[in-house]
Amino acid sequence: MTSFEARLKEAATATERALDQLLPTREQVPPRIAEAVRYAALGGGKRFRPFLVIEAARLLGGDVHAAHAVAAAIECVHCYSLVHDDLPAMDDDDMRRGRPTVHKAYDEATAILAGDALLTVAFEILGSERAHPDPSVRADLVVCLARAAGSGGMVGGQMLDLEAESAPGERSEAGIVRLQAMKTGALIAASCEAGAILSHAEEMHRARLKRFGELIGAAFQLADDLLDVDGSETDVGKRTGKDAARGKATLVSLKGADWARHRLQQLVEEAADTLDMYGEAKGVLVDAARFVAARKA
Ligand code: GRG
Repeated sequence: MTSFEARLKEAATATERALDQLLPTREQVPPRIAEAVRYAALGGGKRFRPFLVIEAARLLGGDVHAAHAVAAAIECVHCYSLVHDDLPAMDDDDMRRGRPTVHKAYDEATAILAGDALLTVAFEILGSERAHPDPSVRADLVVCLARAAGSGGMVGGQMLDLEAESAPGERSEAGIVRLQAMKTGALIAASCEAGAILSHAEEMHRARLKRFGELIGAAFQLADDLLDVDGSETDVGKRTGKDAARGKATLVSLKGADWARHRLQQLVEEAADTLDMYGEAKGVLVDAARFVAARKA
């Protein structure tokens, strides 16, 4: 196992534990919503965003243990986005993380509520002392995540994506890059930035980590588009080939798979360059950028 794989596994274990502690239980809230929230958030996923929070904090000398609650909060927002994205009104998917989507395992209304509950609990976590003892750091974390998740970030990107589906021919390269930066990149960039925020890092480091996140976010989405073309459904854990089936414009459909593979490598190199000033310590995050480009799931 490479040190990157070991750290990803470590982050996944820590996130699973933090989520289990932080998410409401059947005893605390109506049992069906507790179960659906836990079904959506526990026991699956790469936990890549939590890994980024933890490793960005480690790079900048922050308290890695304290990063776990922040990592869990960001994962809650990610899980909410997946639950809502899978709904019939959006991507209409039956499988996610290799098992039935929340609206299939429960029902649509429960899936909507589970997504709402996950989004809300994320901010409850960030506002609590579990996230950070310093209230001004907590406020910065809340604003950072809200901007990334809201209409100027993930929600806005999803809106553009839905609009693009009804007019696929009208998408330019710049339009797709913007859409993807908002839909996928913003939360990945916020994960890196959050690690810097909770480490009390100076603005320059915060901006640098955010930029690194934007670049690997772009790589992440490009790899996802390539997986939709090349990937096996068993590896990916969800339906593949759906972009083409829907005539959805992606950088792969617009510029071709070879162009996309080349661009992916460029993005990884640019991301690595962004962290040059940290010397050897940047290694795990650079490996993460390579993992994003090479991923099969
Ligand atoms: C519904 C507001 C709202 C937003 C949805 C992120 C998103 C926006 C939709 C997900 C659609 C999608 C498959 C995008 C491609 C990139 C992506 C986010 C893949 C899933 O993330 P992974 O691979 O998933 O990190 P795991 O399961 O490993 O956590």
